[in-house]
Amino acid sequence: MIEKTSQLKKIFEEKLKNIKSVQDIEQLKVEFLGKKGSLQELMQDLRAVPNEKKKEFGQAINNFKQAIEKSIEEKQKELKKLEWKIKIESTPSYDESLLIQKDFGSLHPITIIQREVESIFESMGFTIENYSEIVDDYHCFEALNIPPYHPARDMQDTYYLSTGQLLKTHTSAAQNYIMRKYGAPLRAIFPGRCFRNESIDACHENTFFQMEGIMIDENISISNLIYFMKTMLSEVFGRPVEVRLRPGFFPFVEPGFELDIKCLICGGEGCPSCKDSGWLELCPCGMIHPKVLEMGGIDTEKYTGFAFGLGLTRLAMMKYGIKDIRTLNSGNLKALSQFV
Ligand code: FA5
Repeated sequence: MIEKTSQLKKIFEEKLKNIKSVQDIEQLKVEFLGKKGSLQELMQDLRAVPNEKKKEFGQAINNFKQAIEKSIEEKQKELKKLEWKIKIESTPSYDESLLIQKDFGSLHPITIIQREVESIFESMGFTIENYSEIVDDYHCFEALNIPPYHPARDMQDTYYLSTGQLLKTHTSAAQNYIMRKYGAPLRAIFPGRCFRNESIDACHENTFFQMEGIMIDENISISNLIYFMKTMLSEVFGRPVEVRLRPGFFPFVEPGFELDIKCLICGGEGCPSCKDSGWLELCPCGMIHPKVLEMGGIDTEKYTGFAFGLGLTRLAMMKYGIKDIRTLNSGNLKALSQFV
């Protein structure tokens, strides 16, 4: 009987080693201490033991019982501690019940398209930069070769603040800052919200998004510019889209171009979304003017570069077939949540 007790002890210890959860330990407890457990079995055996041996065997069984109870209690405490630790570590610190409502939110179509374009340019080695929405006259105009009283300022009706600062009218406002920050060679894109005091219609908003891109290196030419524009558009649309390049005037590029996309709402026939022209101005671009490079601290003997100013809001219109740009700023969740 002593031998059976020590055998059971060994089995118990072996099983205890493999215990992984509170449930496992409960099972082990039943197996050894339960009504039909091993200990009860030993008690039955004790009945058949001669009286003179009963005390010795009874003591052995009792010791075994106490040892099991102690080990089980210790293991239970250890496992409970561990379970709490896991629970606490895996519980988010926000109220999950707030997210229960189905269809609670979705990304804004402009965010979706912005992220898409960002990852396209990132894969081509461009870094992504953020820049303030409140800027100064120097960065928005002067550093872009647009001195005070230059007629080009009229192209962008500006919102001025009482501090003398202004709301960024175009993402080009970050060009000088980024050139100074990184120097050459340089590949960067910088998306941002722009503000212009203009009358709104189906393809013009007073608050809209652009994504600027610049690439500066040795021997950069117009063919590099065209390559990057074509790659970006074919990746965004996943199919060939018709574009046209025509001369465009911007004081900060020379030569400058207007890149238009054939209106995907009307297929080029003319509609309010493209102001009946069949084409939509999407991404003006050009070779960065040497004066702008100089103001950015770039060595113009060695480096040239291109820049573009992609109309992200218009790109979202074309990609998602949104007929009126105002839908995008409308806050109409029914409409906006459809674009995924
Ligand atoms: C500019 O803003 C230049 N900074 C772009 C540039 C960058 C040229 C680098 C050369 C080199 P523009 O004013 O044309 O250019 O605007 C660029 C694009 O932003 C337009 O083609 C259009 O897609 C979009 N955009 C301009 N105004 C609005 C508006 N009111 N609503 C919606 N999108 C607009």
